[in-house]
Amino acid sequence: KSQLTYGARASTHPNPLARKLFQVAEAKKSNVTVSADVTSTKELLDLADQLGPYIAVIKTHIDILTDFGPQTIAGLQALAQKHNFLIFEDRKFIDIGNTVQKQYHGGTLRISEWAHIINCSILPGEGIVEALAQTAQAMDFPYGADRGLLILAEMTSKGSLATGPYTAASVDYARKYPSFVLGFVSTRSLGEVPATVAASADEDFVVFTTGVNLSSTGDKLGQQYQTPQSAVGRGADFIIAGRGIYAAPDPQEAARQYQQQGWEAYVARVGGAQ
Ligand code: UP6
Repeated sequence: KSQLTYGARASTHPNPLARKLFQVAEAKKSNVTVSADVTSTKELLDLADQLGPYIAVIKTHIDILTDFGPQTIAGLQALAQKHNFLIFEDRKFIDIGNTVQKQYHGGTLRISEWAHIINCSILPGEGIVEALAQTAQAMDFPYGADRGLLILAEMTSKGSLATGPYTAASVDYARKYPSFVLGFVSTRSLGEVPATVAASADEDFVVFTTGVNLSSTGDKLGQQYQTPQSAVGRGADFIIAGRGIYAAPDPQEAARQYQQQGWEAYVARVGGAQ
């Protein structure tokens, strides 16, 4: 479905949160997710407010904040309302079902109460997807329609082992839990991966691609980058940039630049129909 416009995908997608995601992208003409990997609440909220107009999603690593508290979440939620963006907590759950349910719902971070989108590795097997879906779709959980999961199907770090059968199983599990799985974090569209479970006719998984940077090809710890054009060309629906934006001399200007390039690449992909 990556040849279709976000607007078209928003109108037909079976998943309410995916619809919202595409609506936000269309309304703001942005497919940028900023990875706000800063370590204080003030920096996070300042960044969210400054960059809010240019992004569709903010991605957090909430556990790297030194001063996390209720004010962090209240602030983030107010800015998400103000600027019309969604919140993605990049927690990368990876444990047995019983444990991830407790990490997702409750605990210190109360992720289920504020993160529209979460992600997990499927290294533990299918049960991790089932467990997270069960929590988000429980009868007494009030945010069900507004919660979704991305499966971490590939990684951008050098020598990543998230390849081959692991990536194929990621597609299988997404197909088994389509009411909760929005799509993937991957470096490309996974439609051609040799999965076991067949695709449904209305399948439209959303692809988020990390490791996007305009001015660097990698870092000293094995991160590997591609450009917005390359990512969107390979099937990314949302490009995720961290240091390329927040560590730029002028983060707002950088966000504008990623927004423009990401959007141009998307318009080219859908045949210039915008
Ligand atoms: N991330 C990756 N690669 C993956 C998965 N996740 O880089 O395969 C996350 C990192 C970081 C962000 O945890 O938050 O995306 C990338 O940041 P950067 O743009 O500053 O490199």
